[in-house]
Amino acid sequence: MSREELFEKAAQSIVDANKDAAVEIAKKAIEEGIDPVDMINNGFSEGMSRCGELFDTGEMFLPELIVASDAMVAAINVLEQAMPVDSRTEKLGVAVIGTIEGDVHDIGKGIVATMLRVYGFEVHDLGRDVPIKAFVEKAKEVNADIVGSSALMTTTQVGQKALEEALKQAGLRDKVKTMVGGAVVTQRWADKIGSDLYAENATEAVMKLKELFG
Ligand code: B12
Repeated sequence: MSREELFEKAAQSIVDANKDAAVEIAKKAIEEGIDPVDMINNGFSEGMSRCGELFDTGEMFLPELIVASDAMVAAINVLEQAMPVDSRTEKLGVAVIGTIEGDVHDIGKGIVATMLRVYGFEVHDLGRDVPIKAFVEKAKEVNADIVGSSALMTTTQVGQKALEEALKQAGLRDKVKTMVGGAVVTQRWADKIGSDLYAENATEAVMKLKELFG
């Protein structure tokens, strides 16, 4: 099967909310030597954005979206096992990452966390629905170089601005680089709230951080 065929099958397995198929396709991709990151970006994430469109137009409903998300998470878990583990003892930097309070979307944030680990960062993933205070406390505790936040909704995006302010108030803002992302986030938003870095996807996040810390 060609790469393109596998990408398309991966996308379709998510649209079909078919976990077994998604896992099988992820395994097949590994067997065929396809880069797991390409598989996530061009296959499974493409399927998830199609789900977003179907959800928008009322052709997919929340329960199906939840099952589709489970299929996506299962496929990513398989692909993550095929990613090389960075064995350097000296880490490139310490990152704290999480999804802003009130927001349960964590698939994309999880991919960013995994990619940062794979590329040599120490990552503390706080999960989803994370209070601003928890980001700040963790950043202090682990002496973070990077604080990354994810927001998928306009209602939670404002939490990224609050995080900038909370880091300033805690006297940490000069010590850490902040990084924002998530479907509603843009470079313009990052500039507006004074975040150091915006990335559209996990690959770009790694590229930009490696430029800073590599
Ligand atoms: C899957 C999904 C869900 C799943 C989430 C499962 C999970 N565990 O994450 C479920 C079904 C639970 C869900 C629930 C809801 N959802 Co929803 N969901 C989506 C959907 C379809 C896909 C999101 C996704 O996983 N994409 C795939 C990943 C790989 O992409 P990504 O998250 O964008 O991440 C990439 C980049 O953004 C970036 N990135 C992400 N985070 C970070 C962080 C950093 C630091 C950096 C640098 C980069 C970065 O890198 C990632 C990897 O490449 C989107 C539609 C969309 N187009 O995004 C709607 C969407 C986000 N959901 C939406 C809504 C409204 C909801 C609900 C309120 C629905 C409801 N009525 O209950 C609830 C939210 C409840 C809550 N309080 O959070 C809206 C938000 C609208 C808005 N603009 O505010 C969207 C846009 C759909 C829509 N068009 O209406 N949802």
